[in-house]
Amino acid sequence: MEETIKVPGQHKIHFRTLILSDLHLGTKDAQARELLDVLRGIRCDKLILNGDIIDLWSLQRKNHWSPAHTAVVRRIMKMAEKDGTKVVYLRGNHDDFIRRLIPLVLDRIELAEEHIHVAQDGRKYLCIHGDAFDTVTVKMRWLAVIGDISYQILLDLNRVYNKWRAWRGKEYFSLSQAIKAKVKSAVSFISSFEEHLQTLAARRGCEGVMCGHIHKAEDRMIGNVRYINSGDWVESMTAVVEEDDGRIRVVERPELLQRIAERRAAFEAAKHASPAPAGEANATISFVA
Ligand SMILES: [Mn+2]
Repeated sequence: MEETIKVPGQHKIHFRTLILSDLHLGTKDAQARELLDVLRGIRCDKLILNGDIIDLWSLQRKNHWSPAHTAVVRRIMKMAEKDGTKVVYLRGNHDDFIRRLIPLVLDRIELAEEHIHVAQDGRKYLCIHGDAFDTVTVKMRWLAVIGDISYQILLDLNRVYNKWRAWRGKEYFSLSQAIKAKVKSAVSFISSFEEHLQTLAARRGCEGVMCGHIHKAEDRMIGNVRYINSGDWVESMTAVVEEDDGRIRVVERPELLQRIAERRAAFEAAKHASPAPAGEANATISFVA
């Protein structure tokens, strides 16, 4: 149906789909403020929250919920209410509590275990957090808990190390990313994780899979399945976007911020150049609903 409506937020960049995973809100390492800067500059038709959005495991140990975390949740709710964004929240292992509510569809918000995203070109992508294919969390929960705690220690170390680097005038360096890239067992663990997801996507009749969980953004072919991981907002600050022209890409925060700034500048310039009252001419666009 073709309709013309007033769309506020023309100063924002637009995506058909935005996919985020592993925000870990409720932990002190969640990059909530950094995410908020990005979310405030984006409009999208569909937002897929691919698991580990609210970290209940961590909240049970220690409450690191902050106003910035609330602001992220409110921004997401606002996207659903005001922008008309369809929000799909997929369960992760750290926010397993939503499993009890699944499947649930509330107007524009849907909670689910997995979701098939049909891209603009008709290709199907299986969206799932991926923890079910992490042999460590499934078969050896005690090891996963130890892993979780040592990861926490690593992040603490990382913070101290980077304060020192910042003091020395050096750029941010991710210790745990460096370790993950080097440790051989982590590499073999990741490859089996990726292969399991490739198999599941094929079984579901999908050309691709979109997941999270291992905090490592990726976009590559595994066999004939496209494997896309949206990374995380604890360290890497990455997202997957489906652009208006249908291209699906992994994007990093600096690129998003730059595009948002350019869009705002162009909008301001157009507003000042236009003789019409501010906003009116710019605020009406036509699109297919
Ligand atoms: Mn996870």
